Amino acid sequence: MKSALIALALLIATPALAAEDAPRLFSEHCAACHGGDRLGAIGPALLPENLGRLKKAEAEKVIAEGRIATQMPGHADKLTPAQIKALADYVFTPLASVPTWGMEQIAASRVLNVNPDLLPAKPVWTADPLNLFTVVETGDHHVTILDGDSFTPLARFQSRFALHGGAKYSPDGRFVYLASRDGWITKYDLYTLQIVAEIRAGVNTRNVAVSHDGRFLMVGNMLPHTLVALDARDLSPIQVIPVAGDKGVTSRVSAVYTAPPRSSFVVALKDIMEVWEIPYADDAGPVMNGFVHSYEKGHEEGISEGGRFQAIRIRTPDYLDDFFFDSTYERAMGASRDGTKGLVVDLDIKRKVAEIDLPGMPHLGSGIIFKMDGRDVMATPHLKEAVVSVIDMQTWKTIKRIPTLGPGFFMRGHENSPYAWIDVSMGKDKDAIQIIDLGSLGIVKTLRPAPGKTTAHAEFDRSGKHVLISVMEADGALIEFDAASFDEVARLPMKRPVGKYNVFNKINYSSGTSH
Ligand code: DHE
Repeated sequence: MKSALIALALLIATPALAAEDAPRLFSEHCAACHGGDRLGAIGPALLPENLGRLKKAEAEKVIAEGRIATQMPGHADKLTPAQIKALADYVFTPLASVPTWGMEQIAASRVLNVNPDLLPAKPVWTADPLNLFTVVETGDHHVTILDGDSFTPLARFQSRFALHGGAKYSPDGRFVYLASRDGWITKYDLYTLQIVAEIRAGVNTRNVAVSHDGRFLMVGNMLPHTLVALDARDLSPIQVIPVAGDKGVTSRVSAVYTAPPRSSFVVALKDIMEVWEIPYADDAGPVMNGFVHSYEKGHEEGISEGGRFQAIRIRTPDYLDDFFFDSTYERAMGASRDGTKGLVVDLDIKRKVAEIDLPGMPHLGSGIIFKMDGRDVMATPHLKEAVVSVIDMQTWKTIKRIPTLGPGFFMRGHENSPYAWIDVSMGKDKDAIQIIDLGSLGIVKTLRPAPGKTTAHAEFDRSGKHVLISVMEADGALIEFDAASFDEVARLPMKRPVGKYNVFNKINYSSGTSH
């Protein structure tokens, strides 16, 4: 009772902080590192879109105590709890207007550390270059380059703040490209274990795709509403493409994908009912009138009219997110905005050709393709339902809904394995990994390698004989399993490891992994 009275007295004694004080506090204590406009400087951008999974309470803790192993100091000795709370509220407030981040700003941000022409031809290590993994550790914003055979790190380096989305490789597997939510694109040389170049392509970036011929990168942005084409060699910017539909309505990019057999990028959009296809082949020719995105003069400062990359716009009956492709890349599946179904869009005939019955928010981007009776079928987890759906890719009918312990985020398979591995991390059994027999379409094993801890994101090694799983906690781990016996083989401590990406599986577009 006494302590409750003291707390009440303290509350009364602490004057409520006027919301207008937050910008002043920000410019006094934060702007020097995070930029007066909150777009980032030596520290990351402080915008709600960029903070990823950070909760407001965690943000208050970081402001008060600082962040270990970074330059972020604690402010508890300078700011009252009310001021800290006001600052946390402020950084979670969206900006009033979309900031300018055009060709000029993008080009000025580029850092070239190494002349790509002077890089040695051979690796400085002796591991199998195609069985390396790039492991993203978001706990302290580092990346580990792991030798997949010996399960030992070759290098560990500090990444940009909050990397998100899959790491992408050059076609020979030598270079890895990483994207941060803050818009930074990093090119890293796996042979010499160093960062080659970096560029900030957006204020809030969704992801990056690499053309299958290794010449171009395409970056999809949420802020501003643009796509940015980069030269993969040295990350120099080639073109800023404003993402605008009819009557100038602009859109955030949901994700950009590479369609290798089509030599094109395919773009999912959040705010326009369209799918865009951007050919990059030299002989792509003029795109057809009517569906072509036209670059209006004065659309955005610094944007070239026309340009090498022209988008073919395909209208869709709904907003489509989170794409998955058939093995020919002719058909793109997207999840409808309300999360109740999937739509199939044929990129050749340029319209919706089928609907898939998929309630419970399918996470198509995490799906896999495998063969059943010689036919291609796909399997996808759902973010809001405890099932994995298996779909015939000819009829688009659901063959089976496999009940799981909970809704899941990631799913993985491999050409050499009869099993698929899923997490169920969106439900209460966050620590469980389930293994599906792709012949019987039933769960054959549930693993809990770190009881009570969030465990997710499987990835096979190049041979399909081992599977790596993340214990996604600050004091987490990367665990290697035998893919046939499901026994644990090895464990490495890591700081909230999230995604891991095998060079061979990625550059060969394995049907069991993301592309
Ligand atoms: Fe992701 C990939 C969208 C939250 C970890 N995530 C992707 C991709 C998209 C996407 C479009 C494919 C891009 C690519 O790889 O090129 N993610 C979204 C969301 O809309 C969502 C739900 C909300 C958001 O915050 O943006 C979201 N994602 C998360 C997380 O909370 C995760 C678990 C942790 C994190 O780091 O933010 C997370 N997303 C990942 C990972 C991949 C990914 C590890 C790459 C998977 C792969 O194996 O390729």
